[in-house]
Amino acid sequence: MKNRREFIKAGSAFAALSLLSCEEKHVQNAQSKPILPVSIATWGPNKEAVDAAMKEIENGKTALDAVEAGAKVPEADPKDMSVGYGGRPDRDGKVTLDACIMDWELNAGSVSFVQGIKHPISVARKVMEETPHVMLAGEGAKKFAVEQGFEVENLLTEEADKAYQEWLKTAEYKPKANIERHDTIGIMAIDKDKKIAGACTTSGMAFKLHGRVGDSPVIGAGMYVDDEVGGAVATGVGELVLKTCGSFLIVELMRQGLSPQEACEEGVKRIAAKVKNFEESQVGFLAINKEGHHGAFAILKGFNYALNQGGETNVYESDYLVKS
Ligand code: SD4
Repeated sequence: MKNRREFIKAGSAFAALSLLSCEEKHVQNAQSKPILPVSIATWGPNKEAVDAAMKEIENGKTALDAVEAGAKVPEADPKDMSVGYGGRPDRDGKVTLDACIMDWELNAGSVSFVQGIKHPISVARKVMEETPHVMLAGEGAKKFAVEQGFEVENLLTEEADKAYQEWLKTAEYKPKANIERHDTIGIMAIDKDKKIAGACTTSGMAFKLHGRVGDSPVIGAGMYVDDEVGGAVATGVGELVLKTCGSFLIVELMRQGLSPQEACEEGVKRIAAKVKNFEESQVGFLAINKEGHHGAFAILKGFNYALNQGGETNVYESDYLVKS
C-alpha cells in the first residue's frame, strides 16, 4: 500500500481519471436508469427490505412509510447481526441501537444508544412526528418508546451472545472490513408522488465501547435526503463518515451538479484525502437523485446494495477506491 501522501497524489490523478471514465464506472455498478418509483438499500441481504418498501409504495403509501417498512425487515431478523434484534453487543455485552429517519419536508427523527426496543426506526419516526426534537438518546429514548407503547424485549440472541463470548477471549476492538458482515441498512425511496425519504438503522460496530454512537443516527452523516436534490446513505466504520458529514456532503455535491455516482466517489475520496489509515476501514455510500438515477462507491471491495426500480429487484456490487 502506498504511503498517505503518495495515495493522495494518486487520488488527484484518480479524480481526473474518474471524469474521463465515468461511463465505464456506471457499468461496474448497475446501469443507472431514471426509473421511478425506486427503493434502494445498502447491502445485498437487504433485498427483502427494498421489496417491503416497494410494496408500501405500490399500495399507495408514502416514501416515508416505505423506508420505515424496509428498515423494519432487518431490525426484526435475528440472522442480521448488524441491526436490531440479533445485533452484536458492545464490549459490555449490551445490544445498543442507533436509527434515524427523514422525509421530503426536512422532518427528521433519530434515536441513539437505545436498548431493548426491537424497532428503533419506528421510535425515530415517533420522535419526528410526536416531539419538537430530532434526537433522543439512551434511557430517555427508551422511556419515550415505552410511553409510545413499544415493548421492552431482550434483543441479545444466543448466536450474538456466542459471538460475544468468543470475542471476550481476546477482547480486542479491531473492526475488519467486511469481516463482521456489515449489514447495517441505509434505505431510500421515491414514491409515486416523486417524494423522497430515507432511513438508517444499526446495532453499530460490534464490541464497541459502551455508549459509543456511530454515524447511523446522525442526520447528515449516516443518511440525508433533500427533496430538491435526492439522498444519500452510508455504511461501514461510522467514525469516518461522522468526520466528513458523508451523506450531507454527497447530497450537496449532487446539488452542485454531480451525478449520484460521481458524488459517492467524491465522498469516498474526501475520506481518503483526510483520514489517516483510511484504507484499513470500509465505508460504502449509496445515493439517488430525484430522477431515480443512483450511484454507489466504497473504500474497499465487498460493498453491495439492493435496488428495486419499478418493481424489479437486483443486487449489485459497488465499485471501490483501493484496488491494490
Ligand atoms: C456504525 N455505520 O455504527 C455503522 C456500522 C455499519 O455496516 O454501517 N455497519 O458505525
